[in-house]
Amino acid sequence: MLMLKMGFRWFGASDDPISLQNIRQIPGTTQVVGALYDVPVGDVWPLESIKQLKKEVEANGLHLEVIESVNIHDDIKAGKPTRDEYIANYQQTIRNLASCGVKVICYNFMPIFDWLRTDLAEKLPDGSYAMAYDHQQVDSDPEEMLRSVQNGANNYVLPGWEPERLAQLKQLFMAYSDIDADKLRQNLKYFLEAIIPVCEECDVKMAMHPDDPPVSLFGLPRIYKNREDMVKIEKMVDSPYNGFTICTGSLGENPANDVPAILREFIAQDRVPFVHARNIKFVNTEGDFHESAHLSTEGSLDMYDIMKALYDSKYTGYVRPDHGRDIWGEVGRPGYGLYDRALGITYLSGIWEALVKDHIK
Ligand code: DNO
Ligand code: MN
Repeated sequence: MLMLKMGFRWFGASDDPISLQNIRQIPGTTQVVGALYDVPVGDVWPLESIKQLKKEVEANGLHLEVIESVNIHDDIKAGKPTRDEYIANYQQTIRNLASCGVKVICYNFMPIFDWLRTDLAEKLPDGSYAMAYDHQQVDSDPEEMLRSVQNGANNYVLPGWEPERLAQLKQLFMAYSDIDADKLRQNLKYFLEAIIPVCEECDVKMAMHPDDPPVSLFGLPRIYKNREDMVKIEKMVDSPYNGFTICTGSLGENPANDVPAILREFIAQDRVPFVHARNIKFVNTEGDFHESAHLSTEGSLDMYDIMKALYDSKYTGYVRPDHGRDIWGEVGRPGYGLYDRALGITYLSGIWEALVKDHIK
């Protein structure tokens, strides 16, 4: 029987209100998708700290085979002369993670910011809160916009939006002033050519996360927005170790992206070690959206079609639910509460059981 390797993202004992004991009780969950959050971007992840994390996870009957994310230093993305040093560190991090049994590393190649929303806690009609995105609110001044978004989330600091980075925003933007999409692609290729041989040697697959939202923002280029971008990326280094995270929500934020078809095409080529399965709900025809519960009935994506694409492709990679709503009074890191993501897992597992049993009959 084809089993789903289902994971749950965890931000570590000191920073996540959700415990490993909680995660262990989510039915069908065997993997913790973890990371070291105290290592500065660009530094080598110390072996001892990875071992410690693995020990904690395994003491709770769970596995640590997927890391999200080992972030990439902006000097690599912007192609600065110092990039070689950071690439050497990344290679060592891959080796250290491999020696602890890690199989997949999720990363992204978005300049300066990670994913972006214009509201981190929009109240939905049922009283739950979800993150939302409205193109019109993407101010031409990123600093202004980020501050106002952050205030709306009780000052919760999102990845890539840390105060020390906001303080250097002008310099960061300067570093990208001559980087267009082609240049950014060249820098990704340079990085992949250096690290994929190491991945092959130690059996760790790289899984690039799509740009979220899949459009360029504040004049910064974005290079993983759709199928065409993926074709360019997979050709950079022709190896199954040069893979993708297919995040159904991120790609699905552009209604022109046929997410089940993308899954089928790239799984067939063995390029999808990791899937983020989540839904979003469009609120108009301009592509503005809010995040929703995982169910097809609650959003604009058909999660049955998505899971069926995995099943038909005999998918053996890892899956996790992604951003959920804040429900039942839970407050914490926006999108990463326990309850709605746990509901997501049981829902996705239910679809999977039906697909498996239908096939056996
Ligand atoms: C968005 C989320 C993100 C993702 C990072 C990967 O869809 O999954 O938090 O983990 O962008 O680097
Ligand atoms: Mn995602």
